[in-house]
Amino acid sequence: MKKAFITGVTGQDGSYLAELLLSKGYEVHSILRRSSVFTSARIDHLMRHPHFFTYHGDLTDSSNLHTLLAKIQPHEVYNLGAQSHVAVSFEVPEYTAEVDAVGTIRLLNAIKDAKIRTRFYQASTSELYGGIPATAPQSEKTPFHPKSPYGAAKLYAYWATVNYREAYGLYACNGILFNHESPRRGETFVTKKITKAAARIKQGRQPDLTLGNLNAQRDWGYAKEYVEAMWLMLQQETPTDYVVATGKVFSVRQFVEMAFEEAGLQIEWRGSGADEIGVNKRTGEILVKIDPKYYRPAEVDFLCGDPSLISKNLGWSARTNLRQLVKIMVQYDLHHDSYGAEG
Ligand code: NAP
Ligand code: F7E
Repeated sequence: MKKAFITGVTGQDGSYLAELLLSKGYEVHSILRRSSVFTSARIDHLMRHPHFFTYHGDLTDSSNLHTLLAKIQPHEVYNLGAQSHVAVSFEVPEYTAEVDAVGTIRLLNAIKDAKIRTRFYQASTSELYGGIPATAPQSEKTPFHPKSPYGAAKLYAYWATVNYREAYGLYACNGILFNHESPRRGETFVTKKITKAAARIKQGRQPDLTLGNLNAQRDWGYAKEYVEAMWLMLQQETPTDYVVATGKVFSVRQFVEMAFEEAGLQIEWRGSGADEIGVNKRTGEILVKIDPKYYRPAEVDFLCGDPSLISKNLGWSARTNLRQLVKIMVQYDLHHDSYGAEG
């Protein structure tokens, strides 16, 4: 039986990846951070699975990582743990670097020191590019220019992964994943914030929604499909870094329109800049407002991935388009209040 070790298992991607690996017959080992509240809502349905194991652990603790890896001897390691919020990284830049950058090298070094023969997946990100439209669509060959402490920390982790591959012959690869969403997406990321608000406004449980930059454009895919790409990347003869994306771009404004439409509400935009509002076309009621507190010190305006390499080499491509994804998320939020196995 193959054994996998996952960091970040309580997150959106970690929970889908654990489900995928269990369905493929893996034994899945994972770390949970100690917290004063329960953080396992996305994986509670896996807790009784006979092949699913959790341990207390943290990417800021080398000895913990070393001990666990030496004991488990996994065949595959997926490093998904991170302070993953771009806006928050401007407020906690040092901590973000500690977990996302140094945490990755701690894990790589624990593999090396414990002399484990394993394959390593690093959760790299389109934030490495910084979204310069002139360089879009962004491929494995596009130069990096991160625009946040999060992006800068992930840049270090990207190169640490390449370096351990080149220096020590480790089977290690970077998945450069563009934004991917699902009903399990964290509630402070823009898509889930919008779909949850659209559902609650429709149900009369929330008056309106306040957002930041409506003009940012993203390449949004479905997280459940993106974890399949992670697994595929570790099943090849040669470790290779891949862009994982849909190749299609939409703005936050378009996402709002689609989500409210799915909830049965039509948005009409009025005004501009921080004074722009989205009103209910039928009643004139204000449903969407702007608050500049959600603007970032530096914005990534435009991200569009070129997934041709992974499509050609691994046969992976996105199957769910944005309208279908919005439907999945809004319908989930209309019928559920929290994360769960159904999402
Ligand atoms: P997420 O939902 O925010 O999950 C992050 C996970 O990391 C959680 O399990 C969290 O644990 C864990 N974590 C945070 N700090 C940690 C620490 N010090 N030690 C160990 N674990 C820690 O993120 P996601 O959307 O699933 O993304 C997974 C990975 O892919 C992240 O590395 C992210 O940066 C990267 N990524 C995401 C996207 C995307 O669009 N989703 C795109 C590209 C790359 P708690 O539950 O205890 O907080
Ligand atoms: O923002 C704009 C915001 O926080 C998307 C992470 O998973 O993907 C994610 O990072 C856009 C930005 O995701 C609000 O300014 C407007 O332009 O959902 P987000 P992100 O920053 O793209 C990458 C690939 C990762 O690797 C990260 O880990 O939406 N926006 N109004 C807003 N964003 C938020 N969060 N909240 C708003 O109210």
